[in-house]
Amino acid sequence: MTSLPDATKAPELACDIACDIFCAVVDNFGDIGVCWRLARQLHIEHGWRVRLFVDDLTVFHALCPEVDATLDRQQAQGIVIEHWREPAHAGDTLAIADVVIEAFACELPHAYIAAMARRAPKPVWINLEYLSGEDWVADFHMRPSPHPRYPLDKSFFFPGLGKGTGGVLKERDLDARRARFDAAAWWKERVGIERPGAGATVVSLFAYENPAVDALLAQWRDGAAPVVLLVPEGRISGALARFFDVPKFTAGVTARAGALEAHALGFVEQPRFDELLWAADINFVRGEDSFVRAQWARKPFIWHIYPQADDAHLPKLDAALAHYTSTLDPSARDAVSRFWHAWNGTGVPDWADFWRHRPALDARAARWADELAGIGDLAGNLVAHVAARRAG
Ligand code: TRH
Repeated sequence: MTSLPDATKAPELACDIACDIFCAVVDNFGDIGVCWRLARQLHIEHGWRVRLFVDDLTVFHALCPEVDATLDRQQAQGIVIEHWREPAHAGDTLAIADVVIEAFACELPHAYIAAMARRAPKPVWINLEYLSGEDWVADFHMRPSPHPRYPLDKSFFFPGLGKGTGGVLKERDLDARRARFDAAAWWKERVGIERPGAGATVVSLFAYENPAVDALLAQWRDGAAPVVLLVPEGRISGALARFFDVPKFTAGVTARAGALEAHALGFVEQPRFDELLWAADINFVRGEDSFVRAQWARKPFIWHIYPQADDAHLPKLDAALAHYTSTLDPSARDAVSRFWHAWNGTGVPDWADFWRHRPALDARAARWADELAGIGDLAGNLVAHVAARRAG
């Protein structure tokens, strides 16, 4: 097992920037997942004093068990956490920070905006957008937008997968933690079995409900090679229970059928989620944050994108595919594209067609992680943007 980052350690760079991050939890774990990761990074790596306003502490508690969902104000891992009671409460508006980040266009309370406008100097106001690999993102990244009523500019900070974007979050110690990962110990502790031999393919499955899962489970069951499936409890668990004909597929349950052996795992605190990705040969991930973590894991992955109205997510899926598969040969690229589309509602997944490209996919996953790292880490890019705004 790897050690977790030590959040109690004094920040390596002490500078006196206060930052408020506002996070409204729309659903699932991604909104607070991204904000919590960003908050910790700004504090641990850049020495910022961070206050995080979150409207749903119960979801937060799942990612960080030390968060007490009953408290209005608390501190965890060096971050001040405020239970943001919609719509007006914002720490009762008091001390406006040097940097204000509204995540994913959640609306700041009017009283807070008015206080921002009265503050001298004005805070740097950033709207942190959702991640997209689409080309237009670079054109809009960091564009300022004047407030219609107050003398305030808000800039739009776009995470992305290509040059000229804000990049994605990557902690400085992530690669070192991955290198130290003790897979044998992890398997015993988390799954309760020895690490499977090289002949088995280990698959992690973190996904929304998905009609394609039955076909895939059947292919793994009927395949010639053993598949060991690791499934964190969640929205896909019901489908696993039905497939294996067990009452529920919750933490601790193991089921077998043909060549397939599946283990349900409990939900773990956020820093430990990476270990699951490192333990597997291929990762099924979803939403935004786990999608990013799978890329840093340097393993092949399949993305279940967060579905949006009018299929607005499909261009994002194709844009991510274009980045991730850019140097693959055409037949491997087509196989990845077919499989990702099938997993996202178009067609039936064909595991054998996809996994025969494993050597190329393994190599590409490592190379893609290096390419992505070239864009810089989002927290570092954001800090540089703030420094430039404050200097200008
Ligand atoms: O949970 P997600 O589907 O989140 C989101 C939200 O739906 C959001 O509204 C939407 O806008 C966004 O997707 C695109 O998937 P995501 O983003 O991967 O977040 C999951 C988080 O849960 C991630 O930070 C990893 C974490 N996690 C743990 O901490 N422990 C676990 O055991 C597991 C399985 C996940």
